[in-house]
Amino acid sequence: MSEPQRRGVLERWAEVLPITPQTPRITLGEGDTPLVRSVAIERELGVDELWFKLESSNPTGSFKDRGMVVAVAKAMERGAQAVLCASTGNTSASAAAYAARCGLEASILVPHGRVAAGKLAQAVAFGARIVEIEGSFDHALTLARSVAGTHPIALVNSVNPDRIEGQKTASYEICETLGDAPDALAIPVGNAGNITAYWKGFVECAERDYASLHPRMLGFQAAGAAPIVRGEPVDDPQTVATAIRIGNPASWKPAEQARDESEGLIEAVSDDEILEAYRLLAGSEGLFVEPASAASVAGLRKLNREGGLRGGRVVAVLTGSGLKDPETAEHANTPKVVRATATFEGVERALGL
Ligand code: AN7
Repeated sequence: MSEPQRRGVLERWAEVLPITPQTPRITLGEGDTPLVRSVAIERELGVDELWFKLESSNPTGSFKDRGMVVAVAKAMERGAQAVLCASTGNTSASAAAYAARCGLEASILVPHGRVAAGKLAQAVAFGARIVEIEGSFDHALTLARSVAGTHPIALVNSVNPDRIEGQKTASYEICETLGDAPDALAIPVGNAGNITAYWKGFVECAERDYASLHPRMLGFQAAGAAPIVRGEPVDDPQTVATAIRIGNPASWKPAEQARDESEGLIEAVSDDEILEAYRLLAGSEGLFVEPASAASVAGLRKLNREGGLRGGRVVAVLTGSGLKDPETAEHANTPKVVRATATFEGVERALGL
């Protein structure tokens, strides 16, 4: 039997999305990402089940596509011809892709020198207009909001509720695949839109009887960019996980609500812990993710060490692909490379055979 065709988020989840017959059914094949069982880290953590939601399998390599397809479709429905976002990289790659697909102009505001190379390469390839600002992501978002408030250009950051609606579909998929909600969901937190979206999705799943329970939401920020954990904005956020280098998250309040209503937590993990999890995911699970995504697993390992991880069934969201950030891949790993003469014997010697 052949696989059912990927229908995309708008068509597959139409009944739970704010779309109308006039909403264009655009898609790049986003959503329906794999949920893969852990083979190694599950044992280390001692939980009953650990699953990874591979959001890197989305068309531009991150979870952003779920929300972007809805945001761009709704913008088109309202007559928009141009979209704008501020971004640490993945939002801009996604916005640029859907804009290219739909014949819209995309403009992106990025913090100069702080966006991983793969993400910038995507924005360039998709033909976006790139504005590099001397400042942080938080500055860029403030500027994007005011420009979109003054000019006829649709803002597609996660302050746009259509983004949250699209991203909540990941929770529906998890409940569908597992037959229920998990006991806990581990997720990296940057601008805090995604934890907000997942929680909305899980609440709706319980209301619709797709799930019998709510997961505890376990959010993790990078220690150098942990405003929610510290309880105050961070002026100059620092972390190797550039995707979540954010000092004043737009969805701060709803993220706290998700944490509190789910009886979960939002904690910080250090760059060393993030890179350890990054290497472990690749080396022992075969999952090459970007540093920000490894924060969810770093957080679970930290909770386990501190005795704060209850058992049960846990899902970790792996938000983006390792290919996005080749520089970190090079610096954080030690390659097993040997030189060999181009002969049979040379290769034998090199392999120690
Ligand atoms: C891989 O692209 O904010 O807490 O501008 O790219 O919803 O912000 C990216 C965020 C986690 C955090 N993992 O999600 C952007 C941007 C990856 C990310 C997050 C991001 P939010």
